[in-house]
Amino acid sequence: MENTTTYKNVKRLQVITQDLDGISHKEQAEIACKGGAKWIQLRVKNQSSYMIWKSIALATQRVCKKYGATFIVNDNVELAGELEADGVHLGEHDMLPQEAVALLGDNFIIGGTAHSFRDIQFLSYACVDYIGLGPFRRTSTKKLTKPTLGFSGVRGIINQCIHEKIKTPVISIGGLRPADIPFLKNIGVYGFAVASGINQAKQPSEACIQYLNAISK
Ligand code: 3NM
Repeated sequence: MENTTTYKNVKRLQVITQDLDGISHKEQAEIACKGGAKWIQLRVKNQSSYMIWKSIALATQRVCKKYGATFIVNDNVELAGELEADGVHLGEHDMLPQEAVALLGDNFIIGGTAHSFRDIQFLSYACVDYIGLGPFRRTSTKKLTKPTLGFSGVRGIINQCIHEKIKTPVISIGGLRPADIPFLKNIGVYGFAVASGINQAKQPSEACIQYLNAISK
C-alpha cells in the first residue's frame, strides 16, 4: 500500500537522541538536522534530576527551532508542557494518552509505543497522533522485553490495521537500516524512527540523508 497522506505534523523520519558518551543530545540533534531531519525525539533515560533534564531539553529544542524541526520529548509530559515542545512520546509505562491530552491540550503531538495489534487498537482509540511499532529488529539502544517483529510481524499487524480501518500513522522502530525501508514502506508503514543507525554511524549526517533518500524514493 503506497501511503501518500500526511498527518498533523507527523513526518516520515523521526531521529531519536540517545544518552551517549562524548556526544550530547543537542549535538546529535544538530548533526541529524544538518542531514535534513525534520523531527527529533529527545530520549533521555539517565536523568532523575528534572532541572538537568530540562537544560538538556532546552538546548535540544533550540537546535530544532534553528532548523525548523519538530521537537518531541520522550516520557516526560510535564517537561514537554513546560517547554511548549511540539509533542511527547509515551512509552508503555508512561502516562495514558488521554491524560497527556488533558494536561497538554490538542495542539501537542502525542505518540505511543506498541508491540502488537492490540496495543495499536488501544492507542488508536486513545487518539494518539502516531504509533511507534517495534521492535522491528534486535537493537542495543533499548533493553527489549518484547520479541522482535521482523518483516512478517510488521506486515501481519499492518494488514490487521488496514482490515480494521485504523488510520493512525504507524512508525516502525528498532534496529532499522536504510535497506529495510522500501519493503516496510511498501507494506504500509508510514514512517521510521531511528537512533543508533544515525547517531552511532561513522558519518551521522550522511546516514540521515541515506534514510531520508530511502523514504522519499
Ligand atoms: N523503542 P535504534 S526499539 C526506543 O520496540 C526504542 O519500542 C523500541 O533505537 C520499541 O534505532 C527502540 O538504535 C530503540 O534501534 C530504537
